[in-house]
Amino acid sequence: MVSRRQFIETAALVGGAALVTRASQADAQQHEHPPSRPPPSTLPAQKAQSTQRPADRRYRPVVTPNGAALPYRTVGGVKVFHLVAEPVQHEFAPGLKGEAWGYNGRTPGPTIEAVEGDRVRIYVTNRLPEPTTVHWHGFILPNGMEGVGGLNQRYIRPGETFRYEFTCRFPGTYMYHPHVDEMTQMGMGLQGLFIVHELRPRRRADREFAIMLSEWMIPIGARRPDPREMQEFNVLTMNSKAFPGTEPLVVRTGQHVRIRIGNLSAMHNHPIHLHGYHFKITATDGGPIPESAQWPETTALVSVGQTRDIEFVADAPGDWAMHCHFTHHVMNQMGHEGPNMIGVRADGLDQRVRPLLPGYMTMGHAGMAAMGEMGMPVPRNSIPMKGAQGKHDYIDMGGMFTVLKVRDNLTSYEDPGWYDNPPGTVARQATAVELRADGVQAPS
Ligand SMILES: [Cu+2]
Repeated sequence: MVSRRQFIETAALVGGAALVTRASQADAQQHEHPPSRPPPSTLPAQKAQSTQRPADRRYRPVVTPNGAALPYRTVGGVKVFHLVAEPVQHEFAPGLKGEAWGYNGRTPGPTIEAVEGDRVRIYVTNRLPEPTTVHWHGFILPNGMEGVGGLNQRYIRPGETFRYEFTCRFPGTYMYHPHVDEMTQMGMGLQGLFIVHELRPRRRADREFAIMLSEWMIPIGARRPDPREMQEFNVLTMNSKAFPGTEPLVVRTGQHVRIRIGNLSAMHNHPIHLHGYHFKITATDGGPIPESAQWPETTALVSVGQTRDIEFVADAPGDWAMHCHFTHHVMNQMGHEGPNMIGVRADGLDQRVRPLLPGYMTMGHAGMAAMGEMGMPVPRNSIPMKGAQGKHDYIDMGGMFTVLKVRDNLTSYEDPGWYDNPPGTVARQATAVELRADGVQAPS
């Protein structure tokens, strides 16, 4: 284990000894510095010319909804970060807590941010019960910094702290995750986003968001995700939160918005659909897409192991849904067993079954829209299959769902509440006069 104080001192000495020059120099990525031995902790920490974040004014930090940014200090021109892989207590949505694995107390791990050309040194401490590594997904790196356990480095065993160092050569939305026991470790929540901002941005976004897509199997009533699951994922998350646990994306009308989306789910790609806008896919984890090659979209397919940046000008105020378009991915803890009840004539069925099963209730025979709303008791530590109360009615989606809230007069980026629709712009029940005038015959 490395204490905070030891870490500061280690960072100070390593930074001083290595004499790393500006990271953007061409040879920086060619020569990796030999790993320094951890220095004795008696050395004075003030040798460090360290500065606390935020020191870098060259970019506007991204917002990670429900998440955090990883702090760093600059030592001898190198940005020094520290990730600690460890078991974490995590709330997936109100009512559903679990024992996950994460970095620095959270899943996904804090978002790392740097600028194209930056030299970064990242310490990784393993507080898991098994070995791990960190792979810098999408980065162009010296082979020995890749983080594939066994292939590129030896494992980081429990209690050890490893040191990665490389230059962020290319801008992009990247990810980090273990490359040891991948199924278990990523399935338990070890994943994070790593953003490298453009040194000379083609276009500076007014608001930037970072969202990691994941999927979990949490048996009803259990606290521990089951990483052995291959098909039946029942908690689908954005930044490890299922709606209604997801924080809205709050934007002022007219702002240029960039949303960086990564997917480290075990088995599923996610078509992320944004309402209200035509956006453009402006970058992948392979880097920026030339403007001439971008095309308009309303749904971005983010496959496992991919990232996509989408951009648009938020010129339409409102509450706009953003969600995975797989309908099963906007459900919470849904069971897939049992008969299909749609169309079943259930009249009197409950009365006949109740002598055998007290409290029995036929469900789903008229569709499942009311599954969340009817407020049925759910087992301890589990969440209703669907959604939450909205402004106009119940929102019948859970899981991988959030809301983009665009407002004219924002004074802060706190949740502004529900959108106040201008009079006459909300769909409503048709009147008899209207139906008659338009020649529509509807049952009354
Ligand atoms: Cu999905």
